[in-house]
Amino acid sequence: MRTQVVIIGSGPSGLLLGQLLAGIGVENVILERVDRDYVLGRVRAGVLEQGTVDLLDEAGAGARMRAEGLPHDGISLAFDNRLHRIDLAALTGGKRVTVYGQTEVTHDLMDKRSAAGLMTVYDAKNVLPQGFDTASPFVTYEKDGVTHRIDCDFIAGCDGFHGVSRKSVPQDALKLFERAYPFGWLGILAEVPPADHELIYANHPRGFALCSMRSEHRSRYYVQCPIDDKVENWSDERFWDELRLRLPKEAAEKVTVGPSFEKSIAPLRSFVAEPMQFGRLSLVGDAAHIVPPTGAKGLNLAASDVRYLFSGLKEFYLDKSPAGIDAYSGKALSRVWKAVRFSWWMTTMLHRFPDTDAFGQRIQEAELDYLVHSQAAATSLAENYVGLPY
Ligand code: FAS
Ligand code: PHB
Repeated sequence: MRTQVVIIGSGPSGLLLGQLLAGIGVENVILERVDRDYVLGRVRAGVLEQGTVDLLDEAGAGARMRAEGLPHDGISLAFDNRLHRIDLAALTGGKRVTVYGQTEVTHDLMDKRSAAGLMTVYDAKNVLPQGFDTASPFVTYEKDGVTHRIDCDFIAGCDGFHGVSRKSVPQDALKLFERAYPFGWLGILAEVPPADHELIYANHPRGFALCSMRSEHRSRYYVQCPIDDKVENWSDERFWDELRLRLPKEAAEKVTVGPSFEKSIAPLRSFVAEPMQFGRLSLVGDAAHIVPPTGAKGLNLAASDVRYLFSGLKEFYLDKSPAGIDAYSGKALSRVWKAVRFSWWMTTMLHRFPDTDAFGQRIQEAELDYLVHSQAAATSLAENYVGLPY
């Protein structure tokens, strides 16, 4: 079989790239290791930058997001028992974020893809990108015990942190940068109204907490937990008590408790693989980089990688120029590192680190104090949070 672009991974980056390529007549096939329901069962991001919203519109998959997504003009920082609102829109000339779950984004893109009759092979095992250091790359995979080969022009490795694409690159050709954080996030979903109409990021001596949402009747909450903690250690009751202890009184009083229907612990890490391109194989999204979710950047970085790669492929196929493809890695990494910095900064400022001494504690307090009393400092947070320009 032959196609123009093989996309490995049916997460948001693979699906978004596939939709954009189909929109300009570039044939593509997605190979996905698990089944559709498994992909949709993962609960992850919740905040979309404007650039991501615009890309979903361009891919023709933005209708439900426009109808059900919640536009937010601000966030609140909570510390010393007080809430401090950061007016994102006022500080960035009207830019905002949209709260709309990654699960819904993935669902909308999958529906769009199947409505267009585009090929996705689910349960594709032992996917292996090959020949990408030549002009005739191909990908092999197994399905129902039969080995298949797809010849193509390009391979997009959209297969996440644990995928095969980055691992298929000669390891001496990769430069890896990593920072593991000594804690995790315990997250829950509950069919209860959110505590506030906007997100609350809380710095508390007991640890970080985040109040988010998926809609006006579905809340998403997180509390920082030990790196080796287990979900079974957290009853709903313990979670709700701990969350309210970490919030200012005025916010804690507005938390509506109820049974959780999803509860999971995610480790936090910063990770970047350089470069993001090896001949005809390009790494996209979590396959190339991971950020702690504190800055709400993971999904949005995947979207900006897709935009850079899509415009390079568009130039290749429509203008017959390789320039955009050749520039992909450099362009993507420039924005990646700024988002990695912001996510590290937000994580460092808002979490309790086991090895923070008295000096470090005062620096964290000074950082927060400066943020809420300086327009320049707040503007810097705001322009990063709504998304730096592509
Ligand atoms: P994904 O990991 O989403 O998708 C990769 C796809 O490739 C998967 O479907 C996988 O099954 C498939 N795959 C893997 N190996 C394969 C192989 N060998 N062959 C074929 N297919 C293969 N980001 C935020 O902005 N905010 C958050 O709150 C947030 N929370 C997160 C919580 C968790 C537990 C995790 C893991 C991530 C979180 N993220 C968050 C980041 C997350 O949203 C990612 O940035 C986003 O999913 C990236 O999308 P993709 O690059 O498409 O990778
Ligand atoms: C979420 O709603 O899941 C969410 C929102 C903002 C973040 C991280 C996660 O920074």
